[in-house]
Amino acid sequence: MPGDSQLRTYRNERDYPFCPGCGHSLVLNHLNTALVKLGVDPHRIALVTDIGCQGLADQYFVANAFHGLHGRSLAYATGIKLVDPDLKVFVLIGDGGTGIGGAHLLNAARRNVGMTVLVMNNFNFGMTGGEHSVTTPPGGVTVTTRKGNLERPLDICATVAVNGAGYVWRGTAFDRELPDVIVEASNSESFALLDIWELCTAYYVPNNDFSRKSLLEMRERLGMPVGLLHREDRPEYARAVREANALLLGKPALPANPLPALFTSPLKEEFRFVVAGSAGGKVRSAARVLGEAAILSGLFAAQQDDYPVTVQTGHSISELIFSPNLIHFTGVTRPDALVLATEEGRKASARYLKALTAESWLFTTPEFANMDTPARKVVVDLDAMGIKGGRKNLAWLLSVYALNQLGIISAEACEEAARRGQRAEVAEEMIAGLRRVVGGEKAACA
Ligand SMILES: Cc1ncc(C[n+]2csc(CCOP(=O)(O)OP(=O)(O)O)c2C)c(N)n1
Ligand code: SF4
Ligand SMILES: [Mg+2]
Repeated sequence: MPGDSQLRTYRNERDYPFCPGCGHSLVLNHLNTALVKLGVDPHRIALVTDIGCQGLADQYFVANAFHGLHGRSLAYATGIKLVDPDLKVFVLIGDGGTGIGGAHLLNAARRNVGMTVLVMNNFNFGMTGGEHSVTTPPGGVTVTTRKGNLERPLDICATVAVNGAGYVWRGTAFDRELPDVIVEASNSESFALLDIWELCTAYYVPNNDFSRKSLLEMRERLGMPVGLLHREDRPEYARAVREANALLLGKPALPANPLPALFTSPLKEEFRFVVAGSAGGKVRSAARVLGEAAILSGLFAAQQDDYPVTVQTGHSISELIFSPNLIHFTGVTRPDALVLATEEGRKASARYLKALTAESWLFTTPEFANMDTPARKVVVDLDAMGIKGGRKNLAWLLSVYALNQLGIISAEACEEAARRGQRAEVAEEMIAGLRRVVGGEKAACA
């Protein structure tokens, strides 16, 4: 409805609440003029405001508005733009919010998210009483820099320009061309940022004997250039994401590959099975095959792994739950059976070992034959079974032995799961080992 959207003003009847002479009023008037020039349907505008005096602005406009946490307006605006790339998104943010949300600034520029950011830069935190911000100039007096600011002010424009912003401009709230700049910036359909220097008449002005004249002088002193500083044509992110994902629309994120129930299991209730070994000992891949074997047997299965951040050293533990019913909680505190393959696994298994009862099972190697436990202990001696090189696949061999002995999941289901889920040569090795342990002599039961 373009006719209806040609409003003569996008302001409502409410008066601004700002202190007399505050630069925010000027910027908002310029924004209103720009919106009139753009003539956009107010329903297609999103004003995202940050926290601070400038953040009060959205109440005075006829447009959609979003007001959130300090420094996060650019993140909200990114989300809004991603949901509806055709919206005209404007961000009103202070110098305080720009510093607090610095990482959002970099990422929005880097991605070239289509939004027009008005940094209402008055060199201090106005709303909270005039503390210094990332743009307070050297020597600037604020309540937190009483002897003069020692920090170098952030060059917001240079920062976003070097990080890929499409349109970058610097000027002041007094610049008459500001409405046209806002229009041009918004029409650039890119990440556009205007660093608008202005006066905080309540704090920065009295603390520094500051004025419109000193604002212009300061610009010279800092050597920060003004006007249109950077233009760059890059794909706008929200649209680029849509285009890249268009082919995937309506398709599942992962290929649907359900495992059919080809086998059966006598299991009537949940069984918690923990495999504890060493990093590099194929504990997790063995557990995955066992979980898939359970699903192939018509059960539900859940797997939760634990290993140190240093992936190739230390322990590797997999908690498995097999159940004929839906599994609502995936953690294991008390295993029904614990497979203890190595010393590293034992060291990290104190809580499982402590939780074992006379009803539990412990499947382990001759190394731990003398371990004191109330559980029913089964020592599996691969050497005695004539299985050479068993240590490489220890977690797998002990686990399939255990499940076979317990009669929960058949060897056939384990073979089928290995065949389906592993590379051919790996599956072959796993199946060969499985046949040896399942067909081998019974292990010693303690
Ligand atoms: C995460 C967080 N930190 C601090 C504050 C407190 N706070 C509210 S307004 C404000 C200063 C705002 O300064 P600026 O962004 O420059 O806006 P101005 O008031 O100058 O327009 C601060 C620090 C807050 N609301 N949230
Ligand atoms: S405190 Fe400063 S920024 Fe806030 S309204 Fe007053 S003059 Fe404006
Ligand atoms: Mg400020």
